[in-house]
Amino acid sequence: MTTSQTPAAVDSPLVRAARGLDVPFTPVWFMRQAGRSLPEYRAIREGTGMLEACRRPELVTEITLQPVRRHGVDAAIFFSDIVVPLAAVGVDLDIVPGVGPVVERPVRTRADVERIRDLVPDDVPDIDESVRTLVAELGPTPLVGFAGAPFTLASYLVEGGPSRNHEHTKALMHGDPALWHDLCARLARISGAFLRVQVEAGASAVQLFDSWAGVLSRADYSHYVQEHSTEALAAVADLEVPRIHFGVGTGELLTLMGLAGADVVGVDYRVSLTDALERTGGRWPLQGNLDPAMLFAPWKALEQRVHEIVEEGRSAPGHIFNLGHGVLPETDPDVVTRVVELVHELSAR
Ligand code: 1CP
Repeated sequence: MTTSQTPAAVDSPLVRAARGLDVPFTPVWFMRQAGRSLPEYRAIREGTGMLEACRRPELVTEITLQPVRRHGVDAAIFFSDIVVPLAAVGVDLDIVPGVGPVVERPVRTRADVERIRDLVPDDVPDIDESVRTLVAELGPTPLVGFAGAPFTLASYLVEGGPSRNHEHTKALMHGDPALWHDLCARLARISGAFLRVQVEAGASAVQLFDSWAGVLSRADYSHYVQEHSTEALAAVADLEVPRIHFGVGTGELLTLMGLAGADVVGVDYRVSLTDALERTGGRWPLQGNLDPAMLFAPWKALEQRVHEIVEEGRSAPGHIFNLGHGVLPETDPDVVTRVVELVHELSAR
């Protein structure tokens, strides 16, 4: 299978760091770098719903490029959402401003699960188009494609929306393991297919977001979740792009998440990179892990923290600087730009 990545993006610092190769400086990008922290994003999004915006190539392209132009980050993250492929296969959901994804009819029964069909490329021709346009515009800057991991997607479907305790999800997982596995197997195929569309159109790396996996014990993760994330990541194994696997509060799961088939393990800010390296035995390049709230701290404190993270990252087989979770909406974008400059300056080899 041929893909459409540009040679310069394939040899970019981000891709090299993800493969554990030497780099001229530590590459840096930020989860949610495109979004409400940018006035140009708020302006272009005005009057367009989130799901609709994700399906309009001219908006997706412009919004994805905004933070690259403004901050000089070393990767673009495709502007979309983890629930876009679910909507594309007919799940009745919306992304409600200030709330997040909301599912009209929560998925709880066998009949509900059986309605969830596979995603085929023809469901998302606009995603292919957006990625191709972006890759051409980005030149040497790699595009990171992404998808939601089965557990995090299942949580939205089963709970019906964002959840603090994930109680219905855990009740299904433990109450009807066969149905749970069927649901997650379907979600893994959808996420895998969504990743594949992006990589075949030219994305140079992918990230699987298992944002809420940190609510699981290691035992539950390995019995009920890991195999499905493995399946989603395996869907692009033959396309030879690095695969980043990230979750929030997943300090106890880092090794299992690496073993699921990741090339890079994402670390949130609760565990230092040094501890993450020890926990994972130094087997994987790491991505992370500045606390997004630190972007509100006085520059001196923030500078010190960035310095520490860059230093800790030097001991890893590879390091991609990022936040421990997404940029918060109230963040001053100028601070984000200064952090990019600082990471480059501190890490220049
Ligand atoms: O109108 C708006 O601006 C809506 C806010 C918004 C944005 C900007 C949502 C709703 N999604 C997005 C874009 C988005 N979502 C991106 C691309 C932008 C970028 O990273 O620069 C990505 C990668 C996502 C992925 C996503 N969506 C995740 C995984 C990442 C994470 O933050 O953990 C999750 C959990 C979602 C669900 C979701 N979508 C939107 C919100 C507010 C949420 C979270 C809701 C909750 O707290 O449960």
